[in-house]
Amino acid sequence: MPTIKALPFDFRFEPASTALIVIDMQRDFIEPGGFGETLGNDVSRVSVIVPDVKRLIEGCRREGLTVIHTMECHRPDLSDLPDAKRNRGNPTLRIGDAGPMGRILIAGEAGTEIVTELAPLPGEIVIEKPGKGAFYATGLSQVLAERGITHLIFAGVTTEVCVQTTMREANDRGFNCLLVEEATASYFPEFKQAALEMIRAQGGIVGWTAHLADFLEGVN
Ligand code: TIU
Repeated sequence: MPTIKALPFDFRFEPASTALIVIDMQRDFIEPGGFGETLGNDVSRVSVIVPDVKRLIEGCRREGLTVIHTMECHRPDLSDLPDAKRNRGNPTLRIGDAGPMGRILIAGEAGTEIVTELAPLPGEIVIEKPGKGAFYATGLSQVLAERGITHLIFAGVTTEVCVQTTMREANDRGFNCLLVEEATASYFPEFKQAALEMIRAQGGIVGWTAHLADFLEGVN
């Protein structure tokens, strides 16, 4: 059984009952002109992790883990977009508005796609989610139950928003969750650091964290 050097203590899992969940590595969050930038963020803070996320995905594929990708997006008619989400704050473009990569955060638009380097392979699961957490209003629970998944490895953006929300949802549903530090990022480095510490504090109150090198060494 692979054993990963992690915090607050070692993480052990069976590859057959473990899934990698890559959260929202979409052009809308990672490239200029998308949702992340409309909110006033510097996207270079998150684009830097793409090579490490790729190494993590490839390592998990090699070891036979289930690989799941999520995409934050909404229906073209905005019927799954609460006013509270659309109208929050003062972005340069709102969800559903036309931007340089198509309509912001709308399913099927170019900006909503996962970045080319991390594109899902045929047969990998892609979960479209209208919320920050990947369990809310999606089929994720069923997908995991059908495959007998008990352990989840997390990567993606942003650490303290969609990644942490999903990890907390998963933890409450009884999954053992580990977040790979170099494979997640925030527009606010201090929020990433705080989220990592919150997750592993109090004996792993939300789950575990590990460095990519330790994960890749332990998984083989
Ligand atoms: N704004 C921000 O930090 N994140 C999001 O809106 N979505 C995700 O984290 N995917």
